[in-house]
Amino acid sequence: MNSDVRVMESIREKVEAGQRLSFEDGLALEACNDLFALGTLANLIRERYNGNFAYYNVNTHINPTNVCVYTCDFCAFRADLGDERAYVMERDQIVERARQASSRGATELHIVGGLHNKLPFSYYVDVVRWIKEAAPEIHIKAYTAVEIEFFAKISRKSVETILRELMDAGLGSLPGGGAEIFHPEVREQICGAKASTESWLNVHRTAHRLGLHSNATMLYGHIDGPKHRIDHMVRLRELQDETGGFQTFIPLAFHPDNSQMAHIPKPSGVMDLKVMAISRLMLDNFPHIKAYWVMLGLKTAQVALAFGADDLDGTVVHEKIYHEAGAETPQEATVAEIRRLIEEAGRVPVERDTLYHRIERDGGTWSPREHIDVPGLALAGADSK
Ligand code: V47
Repeated sequence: MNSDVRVMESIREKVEAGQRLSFEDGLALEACNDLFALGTLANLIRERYNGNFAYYNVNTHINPTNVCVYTCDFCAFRADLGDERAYVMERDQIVERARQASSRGATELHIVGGLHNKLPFSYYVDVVRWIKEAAPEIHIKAYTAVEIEFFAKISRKSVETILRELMDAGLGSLPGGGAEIFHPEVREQICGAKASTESWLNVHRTAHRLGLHSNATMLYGHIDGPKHRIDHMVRLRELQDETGGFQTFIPLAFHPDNSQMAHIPKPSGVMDLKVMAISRLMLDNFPHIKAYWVMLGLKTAQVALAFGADDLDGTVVHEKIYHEAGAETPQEATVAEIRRLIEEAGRVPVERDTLYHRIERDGGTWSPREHIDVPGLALAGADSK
């Protein structure tokens, strides 16, 4: 047996025994070119958490503004104040979007945007309040840790106060964006000016303490290497050990078009599946791994269900961030399409809400049912709804 085979053998034994993989194990997984072996191992953990279920939700995105003080190299969405492309959504547009979402039966509004040079924190609170007033039944998953940190800076309030004010307005959870790559060798190069790794983690730590659940992402396939990706996952795993507040990890495949890194090729299909499988294996305390079809394409996202992923995200209408960066996926997938992809992959489709309650639909109305309990989601003091 050569040494590579021996290492993979020992990793397989650990996964089967439910033992944690080390940083070095992660590097060994990165060095492994046996895609099927990685998929098979990742599948063991996926199945342990989620049986044969694969989840999706009905959601819509709102990007309230594209004006951003930061100039992250990977971003094709941002605009300078005064650019032709620059916009800020007004109350009527936000309310209209919320009403449209409500009439389509959406259970979630996902809000993420630029960090505007001039808008006060009160605008971002108002966005949440306007939506809550227009569509009280919809869960608002809003503002990345980078945005929360920025709001704290411009308003000279603490992260905790910012989160509390947003929660009072109707915030339901935090999305996982802004994490990019935590390792300083990469972070300083691609987005050095924005929230540091420590700040990002601290916003999520604070959110979890206040009873909010959140997600985490990793932007891969640009100047990152194996050690940066494994380091990223280990840092998230450590915070999850501490708080239990993360629900889902979403590896985000880099889209280069129209960004300052347009010369870098897109990650390959093999890389997409490898990163998915390794995420499932390393993040042993995350209940869910999402194959975000908008980034991966519907076909790769479907295949990812055999490489550790158990969630396809949502129907997603009005997505701008990746479409500006060259995503060729449609703006919307229908429920029938998502369910068909899941069934064809041999899994049972389950509609969920943002906090992983099963959704039951009766004609035009929907109601949240029981929480989809998977081991590992134990947020101290949190309301499970
Ligand atoms: O932080 C920006 C990424 C993120 C590009 O929590 C890009 O359920 C690829 O976090 N190519 C924001 N990625 C979106 C996000 C997200 C998406 C889906 C689900 C959830 C969730 C969260 O988008 C940013 C950044 O990492 N991004 N530009 C690009 N050119």
